[in-house]
Amino acid sequence: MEQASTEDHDHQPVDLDRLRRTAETVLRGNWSGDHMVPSRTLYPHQWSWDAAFISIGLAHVAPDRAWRDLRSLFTAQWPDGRVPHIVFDPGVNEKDYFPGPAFWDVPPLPGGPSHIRTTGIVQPPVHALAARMIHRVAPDAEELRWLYPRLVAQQEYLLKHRDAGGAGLASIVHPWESGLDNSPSWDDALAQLPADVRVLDRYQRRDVQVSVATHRPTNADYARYIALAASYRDNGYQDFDLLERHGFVVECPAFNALTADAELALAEIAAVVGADPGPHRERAAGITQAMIERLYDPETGLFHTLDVRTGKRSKARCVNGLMPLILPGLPARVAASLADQAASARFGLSPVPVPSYDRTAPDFDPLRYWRGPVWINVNWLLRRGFAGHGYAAEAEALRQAMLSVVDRSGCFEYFHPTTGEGIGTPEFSWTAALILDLLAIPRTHP
Ligand code: 2M8
Repeated sequence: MEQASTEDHDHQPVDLDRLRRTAETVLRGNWSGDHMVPSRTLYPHQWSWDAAFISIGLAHVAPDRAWRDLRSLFTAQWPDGRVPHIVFDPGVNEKDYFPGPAFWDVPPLPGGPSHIRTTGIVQPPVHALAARMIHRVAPDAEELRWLYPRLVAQQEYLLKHRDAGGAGLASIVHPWESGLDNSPSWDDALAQLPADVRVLDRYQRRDVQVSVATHRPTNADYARYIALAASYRDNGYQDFDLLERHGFVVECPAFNALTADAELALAEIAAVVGADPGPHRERAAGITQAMIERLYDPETGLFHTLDVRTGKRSKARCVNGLMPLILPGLPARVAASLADQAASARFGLSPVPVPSYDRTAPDFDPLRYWRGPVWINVNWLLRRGFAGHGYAAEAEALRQAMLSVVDRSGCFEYFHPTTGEGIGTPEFSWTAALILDLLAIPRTHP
């Protein structure tokens, strides 16, 4: 077991028991009967990649809820395999989240319960990893057998329907699909689209009513998000001829690293459920190779987003460019360059964890959402990457920095990259859940 306290960056001891209790309280408060909400105020429905991160932490304290959270998400999977980025809670009023079910206008699933309403876009596929990790803590072969074909269908959707670039990588069609909503990674691609803020006369932003506007995406970005979502919706959420029919088609390094990582998790799950792990390993290797060829820049030592419509790679140095470190199949020289960049003045592992954007960039913004602040989920992934490539000291430095910032500031949605002050919504579920996992690391991660 871990010692009862550790030192934070001001050399204040981190009270691990208190931290654990705080995190557990957040998760108890955000449970909604059959799923977890990311936040009671800002995000009152179920989000896809949130459910994956949350269930990883929940497994340590309430494994039944961890399995249930994943099961309720996959109950809303579309027949084509896509796992929607939000599953709407029918008990929540339309005005309490925008854009809600009326905007997305997705008909009930064929043959499914009529109360299930969803969006039509996706988020990164972290769920196979979650299932594998929950099973390690709270083995349940029955749940794995139920999930396995669904997780496979999720991958097939991404790798077949979304391979707009034809190189074996998944494209995203909306910044929300990345989970890193207003990252500078998308600025070049978005700049080609008009920002008609008049669309916001018709729709009311809910986020800026419940959160500070300067911490959230600008109206110009939001107008583009709404226009893109409406365009995909009006094309029937179809993925054929994306390059001709849709204004935003990009290959994100984090999304694809997580897709490859999901194949590796599926290989392990396949071994438990009696399926063949081989094809999963092959797919992971293929995605890793394609990412190196298309998204890696040896000059910056980072991966960058590719705009498939223009063939141009974004120059922005964002946290998604570090994320391929999670892949064990990365050549050592590429892993070393990512490790160097993560520890450099551009990012930095401690005393505050890695920010979402290059600290030295002129437009680095310490407060605005994914354009500077620190997020726990990506740091939790990076820590795994460091550990997997044998960078034990860096992995531990990052773990300590995460425990410290959350101990000092609480389970916030994101954190100021210099002061560590909590920003966004408080009592945010994935922060709480991943802290529980970090506290359990000596037990669950060799
Ligand atoms: C944020 O995204 C939603 C849209 O999906 C929003 O801003 O309303 C992102 O941080 C995303 O990664 C996250 O899944 C979601 C819920 O926590 O919030």
